[in-house]
Amino acid sequence: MDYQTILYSTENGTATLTLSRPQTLNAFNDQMISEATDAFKQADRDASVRCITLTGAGRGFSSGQDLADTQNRDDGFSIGEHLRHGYHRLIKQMIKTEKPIIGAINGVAAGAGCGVALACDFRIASEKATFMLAFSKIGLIPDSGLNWMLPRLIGYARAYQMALTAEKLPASTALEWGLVNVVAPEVEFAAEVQKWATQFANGATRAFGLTKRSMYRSFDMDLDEALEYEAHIQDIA
Ligand code: LHQ
Repeated sequence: MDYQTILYSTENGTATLTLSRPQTLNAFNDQMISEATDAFKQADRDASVRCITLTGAGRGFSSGQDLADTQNRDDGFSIGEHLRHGYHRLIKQMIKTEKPIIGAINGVAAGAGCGVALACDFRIASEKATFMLAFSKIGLIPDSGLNWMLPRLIGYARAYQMALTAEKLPASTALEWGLVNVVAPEVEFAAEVQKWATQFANGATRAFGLTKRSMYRSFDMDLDEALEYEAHIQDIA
C-alpha cells in the first residue's frame, strides 16, 4: 500500500510510523485511519521489526478526528459506523500487535488522537506535548477506547475530570498522573525516543509481545484465570 497521509520506514529493527497531515496537526481523515491501521499490520507481520514508534509530523501528535472532513459530509454519515469501521480497527490492531509500540508524543494529542496515544504501550512525551479530551467541547463523549483505557491508567476521578474540563493536560502533569512513562526536553526528545526504541528492539521480542497479550487479557480475568493463563503463556515463551 502506498501511503499519502503517513510516513513509514524501518531501520535497525524499529518501524517508524509518522502521522503526516501537519497542516491540521495530523487530524485523522478516513485515509489516515486506514493507512495507519495497514502500517501497524505490516509492522506486525514483518519479522525484522521488533519495536514500533508512532509520532506526528510538525508541531502536533494528532488533533483527533478531522472535523472539517466530518462536517462536510452529506452521505448519511453515522459517527457510530465511522468509529466501528475506522478507529476501532486501528485501536484493536495496535493492541493485538505483539511488539512494543512507543508513542513519541511530540505535541498536542487531542480527541481520538489522545485515544491513539493511549493505545501505545510506552509513551515518551516532549515537554511541549499536551493531552486533551476535546470531545465535550463539541457535545461528544470520549471514544476510540478512551473510556476503557483512561480510567485504567489514571483512575476514574482524573479521567472524568479530563473529560469534563476538556483542558490541555501538560506533559509534566501527564507524567505525575501516570499517563506517560517519560518526559524529555524538546531538544533531547528525538534522542530519548531513539534510546528506548533501540533498547526495546534489542530485547526479547517474543516475550515482550506475550507480556503485552497477558497483561491486556488479565483485564478480563480473575486471579485464578490470570495465573493459569500466565502458566500457559510461559510454556510458549
Ligand atoms: C484541525 C483540527 C481538527 C481539522 C486543528 N480537524 N483541522 C470521532 C468520530 C466522528 C466525529 C467526531 O469525532 C471523533 C473523535 C474525535 O477526535 S472528536 C475531537 C476532535 N478534535 C477536536 O475537537 C480538537 C480540535 N482542535 C483543537 O481544539 C485545537 O486545534 C488544538 C487544541 C488541538 C490545537 O490548538 P492550537 O495549537 O491553537 O492550533 P490551531 O487550533 O490553530 O490548529 C492549527 C490548524 O490545525 C488550524 O488550521 P489553520 O488552517 O487555521 O492553520 C486548525 O483548523 C487545524 N485543526 N484540529 N481536529
